[in-house]
Amino acid sequence: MIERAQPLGRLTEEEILSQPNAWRTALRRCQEYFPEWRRTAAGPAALTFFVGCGTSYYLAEAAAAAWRALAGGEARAVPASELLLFPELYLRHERSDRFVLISRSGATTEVVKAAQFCAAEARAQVLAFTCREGSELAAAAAQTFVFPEGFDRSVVMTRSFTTMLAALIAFAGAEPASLAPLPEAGEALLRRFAPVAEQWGSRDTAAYVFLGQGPLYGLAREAALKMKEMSLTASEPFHSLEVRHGPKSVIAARSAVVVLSSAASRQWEEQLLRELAQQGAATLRIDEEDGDCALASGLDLYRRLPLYVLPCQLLALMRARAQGVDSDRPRALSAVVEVRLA
Ligand code: F1P
Repeated sequence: MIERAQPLGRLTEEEILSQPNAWRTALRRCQEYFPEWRRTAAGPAALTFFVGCGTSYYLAEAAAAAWRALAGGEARAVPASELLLFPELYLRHERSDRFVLISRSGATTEVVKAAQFCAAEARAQVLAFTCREGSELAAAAAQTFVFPEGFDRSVVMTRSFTTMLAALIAFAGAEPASLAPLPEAGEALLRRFAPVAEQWGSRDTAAYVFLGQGPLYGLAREAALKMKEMSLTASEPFHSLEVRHGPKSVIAARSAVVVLSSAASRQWEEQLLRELAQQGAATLRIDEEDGDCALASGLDLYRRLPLYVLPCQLLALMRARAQGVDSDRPRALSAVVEVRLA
């Protein structure tokens, strides 16, 4: 029998390609959950904190931006560890804050402890978004919204990130049906960009830089983390226009610069990419209409945010394969980070 070796990172690839279907299920679920969300979370809160760790923290950043833009509420993202270790920098007893804790597993030590801590603050409302039923996080939250279709069996988070992001955007915009075009746009984008990612993966690249402004900065941070976790490649995120204020000095011939762009920053970023290309860098612009990777969603910036992540995940996967790195077995990482203090 001829046994064909499975390509490296096969499980992670399957989960990357499964995202549009996961979004279809999640958006249907959002319709079911929405009355409960509106009942528990639409009330006035002085400030809504979106909280997570690692990938889930960057999800919190994108969700906070969507909440400010679409729900018009005051919101910010914070790593769970900050709430635990420096609560005085964030909590105000005279304010009635809302905490939305985000965790694929619902078991990450910092997130569970942060939920328990905030719940103990009498005036705080604690909600949770997760991909696993019956988690410790759910036990600490007043209300938990579970999206099992987003759960990743792989260590690195891919579909859990975009599925929970789509749900949080749907809730922030108060109309889940407005994201209906997302899955089909995602399927077309994955098909269109796969050969580009393969070509980029085999380039001689020393380091990646991911850029974004506004709600895209949190996604640039997630893209840089994916490139690290999946391919062991040095990668850094910046606000796009921050690059001239120092980081530009290390961008050279073996640099790859990827910008997540949109109308508000497009002209500025096109000029910046021209300058970085003159320094020898390979550049790629992900945008709605034109550029090297067109999302072609027909959606507004906030409702198409999950789409920006797909090409970045494919870039990391193909880079890993080209380097002989197995994204399914990331170095020194575990699917759930549990800390037992001595
Ligand atoms: C999040 C996390 C990720 C990390 C890796 C393992 O866990 O720690 O931040 O990048 O994928 O999982 P969770 O709290 O979302 O379960």
